Amino acid sequence: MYLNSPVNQFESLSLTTEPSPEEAEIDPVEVALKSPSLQPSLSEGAIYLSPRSNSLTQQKSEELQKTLLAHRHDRQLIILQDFPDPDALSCAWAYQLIAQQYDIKSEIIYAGALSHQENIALVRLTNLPIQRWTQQTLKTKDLSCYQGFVLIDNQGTTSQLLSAVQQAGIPLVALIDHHSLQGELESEFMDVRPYVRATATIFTQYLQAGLLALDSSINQHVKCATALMHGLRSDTNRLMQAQEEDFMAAAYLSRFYDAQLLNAILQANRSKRVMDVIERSLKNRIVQNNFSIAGVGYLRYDDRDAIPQAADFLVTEENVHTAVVYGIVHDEDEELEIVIGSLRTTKLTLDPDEFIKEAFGQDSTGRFFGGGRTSAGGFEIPMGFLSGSNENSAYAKMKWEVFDAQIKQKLLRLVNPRDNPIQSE
Ligand SMILES: [Mn+2]
Repeated sequence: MYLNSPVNQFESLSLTTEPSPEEAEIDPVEVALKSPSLQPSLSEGAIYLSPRSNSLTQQKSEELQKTLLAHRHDRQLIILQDFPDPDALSCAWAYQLIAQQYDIKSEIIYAGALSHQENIALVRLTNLPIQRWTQQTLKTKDLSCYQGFVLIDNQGTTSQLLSAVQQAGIPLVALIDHHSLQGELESEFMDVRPYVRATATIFTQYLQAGLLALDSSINQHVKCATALMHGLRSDTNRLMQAQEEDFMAAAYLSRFYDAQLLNAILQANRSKRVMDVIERSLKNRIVQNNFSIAGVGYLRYDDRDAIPQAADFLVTEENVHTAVVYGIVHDEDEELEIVIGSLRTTKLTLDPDEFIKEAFGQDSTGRFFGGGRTSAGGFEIPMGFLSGSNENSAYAKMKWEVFDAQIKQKLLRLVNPRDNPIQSE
């Protein structure tokens, strides 16, 4: 089914990690070695950083630089979540450009699909060098040529690729994320800041601290800055949830980004199938205690991003502060089905991470079915043995109804706590 999907066409557009001619003139490894302590000049934006983030950024940037120096000439894999968003995509690219200065060749990979129309536009319009690696792709790869992997804007819990690289014995070299800590992962370099709204903010701070000197005359830099601006905007609900640090980062990026290019990315239209899912969510929603809950039934893997988009839409209804939309996503390639859901909230006191963990709990290995960050969360529930066999429409209908009822039950237990027979109060 991917043969005709737009995602496939982009794979062939992927850039190599070869430095462009103008960058090849100077030996950046030499430059980096000569200046082991990063000192951003005032003109490079040191005044933009608040004291707290300034010292932390400085410390983390130096640590990251040391890590990169220790891994000069390595090959690395940058692993993104299965459905990469603009924050992840742009930061992975920024990491790749930073690491390139140390002669580190890195490949940005993901296992799922680029689903949101804006993400497809982002990758196409900026030539963002990303590759899709399915389980089949993995079989054709010799992982022994990679000396490390990097997790950006995720902690491996949302990637099917994690187990493969771990089994191949590839060490985790860097983990840079803004989601709350998901578990124990040993990483040589770690920068996890759950109070920062976007990983793009963290990366912009690295740039400001001198890890990569952005240059407006380098096309790739302008495009990467534009991607970072898009990532920052999309993780902060168009800056409405941005805090000082995020605004400071946006201010810095504003010197380099291409506003017209960003506009073109944001103009990407929704497909008819996404519109259909949004319509289903409207039709099926139930509203209780300011929560809007909607099951949308079955949808194709490529349309998975319609779920968060539907949640984005439902949360705009009057008297609704939180929307949860879920459906069964079917991957025809892998004969796999999974329940996927998204939560959006405008209620400041509702912590999506806590809410989802509380609602759905953990699987038998202790792994939570989902989590979140400020104002947004998601969950994925594998269907295992119940996957497939949907040629029998009565069976498919029955299966959906069971999952629909169970998810509603679990959500409504938190939405209407008094209806919960187990609770004693
Ligand atoms: Mn993010």
